[in-house]
Amino acid sequence: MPKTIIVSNRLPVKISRVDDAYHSSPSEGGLATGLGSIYKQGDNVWIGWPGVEITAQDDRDQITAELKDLNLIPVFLDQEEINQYYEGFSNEVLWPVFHYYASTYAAYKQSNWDYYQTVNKKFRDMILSVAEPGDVIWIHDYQLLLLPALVRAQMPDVSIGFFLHIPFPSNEMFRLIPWRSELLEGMLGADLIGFHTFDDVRHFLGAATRLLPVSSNANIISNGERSVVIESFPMGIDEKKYASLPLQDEVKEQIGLIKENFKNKKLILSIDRLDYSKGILQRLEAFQLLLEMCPECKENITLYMIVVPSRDTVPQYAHLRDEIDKKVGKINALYRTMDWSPVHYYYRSFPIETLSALYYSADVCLVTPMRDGMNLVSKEYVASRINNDGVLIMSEMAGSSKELIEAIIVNPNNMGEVCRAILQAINMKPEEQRRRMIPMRQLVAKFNTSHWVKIFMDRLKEVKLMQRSLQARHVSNTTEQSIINRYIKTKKRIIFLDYDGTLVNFKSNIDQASPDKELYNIINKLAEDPANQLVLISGRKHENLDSWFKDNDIYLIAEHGSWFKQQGTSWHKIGGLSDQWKHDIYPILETYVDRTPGSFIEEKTYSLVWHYRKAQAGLGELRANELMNNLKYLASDKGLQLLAGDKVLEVKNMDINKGKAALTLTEGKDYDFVIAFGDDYTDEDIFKALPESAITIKVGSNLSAAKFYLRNPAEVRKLLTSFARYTPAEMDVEK
Ligand code: GDG
Repeated sequence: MPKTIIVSNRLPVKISRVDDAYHSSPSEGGLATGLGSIYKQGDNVWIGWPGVEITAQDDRDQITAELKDLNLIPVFLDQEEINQYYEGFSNEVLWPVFHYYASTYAAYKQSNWDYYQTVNKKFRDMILSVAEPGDVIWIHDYQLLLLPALVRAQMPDVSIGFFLHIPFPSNEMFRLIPWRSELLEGMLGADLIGFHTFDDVRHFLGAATRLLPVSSNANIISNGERSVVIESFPMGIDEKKYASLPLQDEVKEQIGLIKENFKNKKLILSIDRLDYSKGILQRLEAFQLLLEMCPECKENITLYMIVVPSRDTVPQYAHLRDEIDKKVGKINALYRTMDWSPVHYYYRSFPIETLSALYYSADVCLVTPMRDGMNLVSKEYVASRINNDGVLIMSEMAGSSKELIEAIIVNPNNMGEVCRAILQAINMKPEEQRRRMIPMRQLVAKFNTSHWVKIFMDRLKEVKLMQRSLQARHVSNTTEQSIINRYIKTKKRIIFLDYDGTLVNFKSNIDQASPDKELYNIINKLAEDPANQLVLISGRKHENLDSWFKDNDIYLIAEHGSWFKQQGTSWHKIGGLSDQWKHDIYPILETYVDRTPGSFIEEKTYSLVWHYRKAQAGLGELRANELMNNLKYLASDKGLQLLAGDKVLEVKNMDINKGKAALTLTEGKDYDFVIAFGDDYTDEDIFKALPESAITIKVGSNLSAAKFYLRNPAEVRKLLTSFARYTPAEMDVEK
């Protein structure tokens, strides 16, 4: 029975040492609750670091045995590994860069990187010791970016999902990291990569396609053999738990106390882990500004601020903690009165019952991080508002602001805006609070943590099925043999060959892709067999094909079927077509050439092509979209078709396509072997037009109407070479 293996840096446990022995107790954070439905079942397991350094082998054995009953498997780390892999690389490179703090906090140390690799390998070894073929592995977060590819190298077929809990930054930030390519390659070992928001998805696609030699089609990256799907899966919370907590007696009691203590005051709540990304100092700054600007706020509003200690042995964090202490002290010193303190500050964590009472009681929840992957506090506040009241102020830099759109959304750097938002919140009428809170509660209820787990796991299954169906269509050894057997048995064959991307790899300069000696040899060998009709069917200009193949015994079709040349005859152009439309379209294309360095126009008899292969990455695609929109109506008026190809946009007469051209050669002929090879959108017309008995082969692993696929021109050449072995002359030699 296949199992699911969850992997994260930390196990969902707390380990404590009592009377010289270690004890473990489950720690139910958001992730642990969400994944509880998985790792607690059957043979499923969760692999991770137990969170403390345990050195003695006896202690390790004892903890391992104890955790086994909870379906948890520990990866033990020594102090140096914790320092360098966790504190060093994860928290001093990845955390600051991914939260856009590269220049202030990132330190790129080679030894930290070395440890990061070593510890990722340690996790890999633990996975390999339990994983079996068919298992599903779900890896979490920034500490384990290399792990997907490390596991993939050992288990090529296993299902691997990866989820990043923090933001994925723009490529302009990400590319600062010296080991950026290795990190991306590590992540691309997964089959499905999940982020909290669509922006993270865009950033990842941008970074991967700019920094690695991979291509992407919408949200799918072709990584050699495998297609990797990149998608957003906004994480939810255990909404039912937060909605039911305020009904518990213990929580009710605390709610009573809070109400009593803050009678006639508007209570503004803020809860964060100590971190510079959470914008705690800036929030205090805005609060102070509000007290300065708004005399009537004094004695009427209270900021209840919880900061949960985190990493404060690291100097930067200790410094931040000290700055917060100072700032709170200053505000209170300036504004406190006999019976009012503007800021109630707690630097510690509280039991969930206290959090619930605060969520339930606070008039406003102020969530203003500078950057946050998601931010669960905002969702917990919403889920706790069972009377549909209360106001959420939300930073637009947090992932959850993309979902909780009825919140008051602010830019946390804009002090004035934050002040105005607080004023708006404390003065908001109950009807408006309700109008905003109801849809947010519905959203948090539906997109809860089990929903998040389910849609991620379902999608991972789908991705694996998609990959398998693509793999099944790859021309394997057995399919190849059966195609060759058919080839040998047949007497009248037609072989359609596209050129660029099919017989030769793409070159950035279109004139550099000229045929090489090997290709001429293959074509000549195949042409020697009188049973073969070879057809080169390309979008290139006829002059171009002529210069390369005029001496070869091959039927040439140029410009997608505008020009034909049978062996031993001269070129003729398809009749009855107009090219007058070019006068209108050409000047439009020229404006795009003027605005897009590196792009150029290619003119063919019945088409115009705008090439942008050499334009700045991303800009070409943007302009191509713009051009598409620009030409849409004009094209349909004039009977033209717009074709978006590989770094090209082609405008051509609608009546011409490779499918029609291929049919003029096959219709009414009794070919007993029809085969077509092609790699792009224009070849799809051939695949669709040819009869069912034809063998159609797409080059590249994208979805296609073709029956089979080959990976690259080298594989096409290999198959054609196998055919060539059976030309009569060749067989005589072999005998
Ligand atoms: C990372 C990403 C992303 C806080 N104080 C106490 C307490 N908490 C709990 C909250 C909440 C959690 O801690 C904090 O979650 P966040 O999402 O706000 O932030 P990070 O810890 O930075 O988490 C973040 C998250 O991963 C999930 O993917 O949303 O963007 O940075 O659940 O309730 N819990 C208790 N006492 C406290 O005093 N018991």
